Amino acid sequence: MTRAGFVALAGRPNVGKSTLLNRLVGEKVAIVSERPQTTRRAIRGIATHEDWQMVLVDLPGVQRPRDPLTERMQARMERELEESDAALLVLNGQQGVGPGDRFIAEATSRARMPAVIVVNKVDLLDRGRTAAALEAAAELPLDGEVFPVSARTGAGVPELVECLVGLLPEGPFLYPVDDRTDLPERVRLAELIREQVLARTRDELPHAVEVEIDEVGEREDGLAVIVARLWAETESQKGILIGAGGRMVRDVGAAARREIEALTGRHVHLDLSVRVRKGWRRDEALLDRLGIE
Ligand SMILES: Nc1nc2c(ncn2[C@@H]2O[C@H](COP(=O)(O)OP(=O)(O)OP(=O)(O)O)[C@@H](O)[C@H]2O)c(=O)[nH]1
Ligand SMILES: [Mg+2]
Repeated sequence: MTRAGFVALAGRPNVGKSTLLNRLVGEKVAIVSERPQTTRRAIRGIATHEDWQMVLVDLPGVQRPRDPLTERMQARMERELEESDAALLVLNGQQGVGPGDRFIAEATSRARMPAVIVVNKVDLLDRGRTAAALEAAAELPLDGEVFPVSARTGAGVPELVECLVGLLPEGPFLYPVDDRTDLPERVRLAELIREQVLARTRDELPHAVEVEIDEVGEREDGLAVIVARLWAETESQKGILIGAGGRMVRDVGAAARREIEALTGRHVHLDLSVRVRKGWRRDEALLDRLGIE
C-alpha cells in the first residue's frame, strides 16, 4: 500500500519555507530570496519515492494583510492549511521563537491536524543555541515532534522526511511520478525572473514588482522565445529597474535566462521590458491573471 498526501508549510516570512520545499523536492520549484514575503502564491512541490508521495504546499509567510495582494496571500494560507493532511511549522532557529511564531502555532493547532515543527538554519547555530531553540519550539502551543534542520545544507532532513511520511494517509499517488510541481509553465518562468529582480533590489522595490509572461514561443531555428514584462508601480521604480543605460534589466534578463535554460535544457531568447502600472497590487483582475488567487 502506498501513502500520499499534502503537507502545508507554515511559518513567518523569511524562515526558509521555500528553501526547505526545494530541498525536499530535490529541484528548485519555489524561488528564494533574502527578502521577507518572497512567496506570493501557494506553490506545490511534489516529492515521490517508491511507496510514498508527499505534496508540499509552500505558503506565503504569515503576516497582517494590508492590501488585496496580502489579503489573498493570507486567505490562501488558511484555506490550504485546512485542506492539508499535515502541517509543517517552520521556525528560524537564528531568531528564536517570537509572538509571530506563537500566533501561527495557534492557528495551526486550531486546524486540528498532525503537525511537525522544524527549527531551520541550524547551520548558523552552535550546539548551545540549537538546544535553546529546540526547547523554545517544544514549548509552542502546538503538538508535534521538533526537528533541527538546515534547509541549506540538508542536515536533519532525512529524519524529518521519515517522520512526515508516517503522517501521510494510505492511498494512491496524487500526481504523475515525474511531476515536481503543479505550477503552470508561465508562472514558473515568471517566478524565475522575479527571483533575479529580488536578488538585485532593496527597500520597497522587491514588493512593488511583479512579472508577467506575455508570450512563450519558438523561432524557426528552434530557439525558444519568451516575452516578459516587469510591472512597477511608479516611474521612479521603473527607472531603477531599467538601471543606468539599461544595465539592471539587462542583468536581470541575463541571469533569468541562465536559470530558465538550466530548467528547460534549451537555448532561450528572453525579451524583457519594464512597464508602470499604478496600484497593480490592488488590481484584482491583474492578480487573477497572474495566478495569485
Ligand atoms: N543559513 C541558512 N540560510 C537559509 C536556510 N534556509 C533558508 N535560508 C535563507 O533564508 C532566506 C529566506 O529563505 P526563503 O526560503 O525564501 O524563506 P521563506 O520562508 O520561503 O520566505 P517567504 O516566502 O518570504 O515567506 C534566504 O536567503 C535563504 O537562502 C538554512 O537552512 N540556512
Ligand atoms: Mg517562500
